[in-house]
Amino acid sequence: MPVLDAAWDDWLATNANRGCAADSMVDSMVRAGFDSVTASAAVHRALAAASGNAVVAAAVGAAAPSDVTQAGGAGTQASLIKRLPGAYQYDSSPVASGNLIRAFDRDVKVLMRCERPQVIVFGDVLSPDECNEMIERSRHRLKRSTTVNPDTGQEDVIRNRTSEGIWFQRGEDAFIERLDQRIASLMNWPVENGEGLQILHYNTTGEYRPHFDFFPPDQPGSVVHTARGGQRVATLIVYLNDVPDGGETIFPEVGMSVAGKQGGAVYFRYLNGLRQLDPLTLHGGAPVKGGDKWIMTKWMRERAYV
Ligand code: PD2
Ligand code: ZN
Repeated sequence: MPVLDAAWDDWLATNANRGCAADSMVDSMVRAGFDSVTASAAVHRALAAASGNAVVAAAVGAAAPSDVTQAGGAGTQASLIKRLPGAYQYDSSPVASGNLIRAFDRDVKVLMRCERPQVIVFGDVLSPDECNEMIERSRHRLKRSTTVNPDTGQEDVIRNRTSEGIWFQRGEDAFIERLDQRIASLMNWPVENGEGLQILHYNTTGEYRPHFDFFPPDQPGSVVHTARGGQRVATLIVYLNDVPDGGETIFPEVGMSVAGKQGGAVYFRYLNGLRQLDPLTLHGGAPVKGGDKWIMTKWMRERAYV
C-alpha cells in the first residue's frame, strides 16, 4: 500500500478545498493502492479540515492515538493540530456503571467499555426470539439504504453503503414499543429523543465504509436533519444474527473492531455536554465475507425527535 506522505496530504487538502466529493476522492485513493478504510478516514479528515469544522478537525489531531498515522500521515496530523481550538473533552457517559444493567424489562451484560472514544459492548440486549422476530418482520420490506447528501440533505443511494433497510416508527406496536423502552433505558436517554428503529441487511460483500453518524455541523444538508430533535448524540447497533465471516463494526481511528454476536450490541457516544463532536467515533461496517448480516440501529437526539 502507498504511504500517506506529504504529497498525499497536499493532494487531499487541495481536493478537499476545491469541494471534491468524498466518494470520488476515496475512489482515486483506492485506485492508487490504498485500502478503502485508510482512504476513507484520510478523506474525512481532509474534508473536516477544509470545511473549517474546527471541532472535528482539531480533536483528530489532539487526541491522536498511536495508529492514527496508519490513516493520515504525520503531515496531516500536524496541519490539523494547527487548527486546534480545543480537543474533544470526554465527560461522563449517561450509561449506567456496573457489569449488569437493568434495562426496562431485561438485564443486559456489559462485555467491554472503552473511554476514548466512548464505546460499550453489550451482550443479550435482545433474546434470540426477539432478534428473529425483527428479521422476519423486515425480510420482505427491505429497500436499498441511503446516506445524507452533504449539500442538499436528501437521501442518496451510494456505493459506500451496500445494505438494504427498513424503518419502524417509534412505538408503532407493543413489541416495538418494548424494544424502544428497553434501548432508551439502556442508553439512559429519553425514549422520545430516539429515532425509530432501523433494520439493516447486508449480503456477502456488503459493507458500510467509515463515516460519522452525526450530522456535520458545517454541511448545508445537515440543517434539515437537525431541525428534527437537534444533533445525534449516540448510537446503539444491535446484532440480530451471528455473521459467519466478516461484517465487524470497525473504529479505524483507534484500531478497534467489534464482532457482533446475536442479541449483543455496540454503543458509542459522540456529542458531549459542550456540544463537541468526537472524531474518534469514525466507524464502519466491514465487508461481510461469508453469509449475511442483520443489524438494528437506534440513534438518539439532543431533544425530542418529531
Ligand atoms: O453495519 C454496521 O456494522 C454499521 C456500521 C456503522 C452500521 C452503521 N454504521 C450505521 O448504520 O450507521
Ligand atoms: Zn454508522
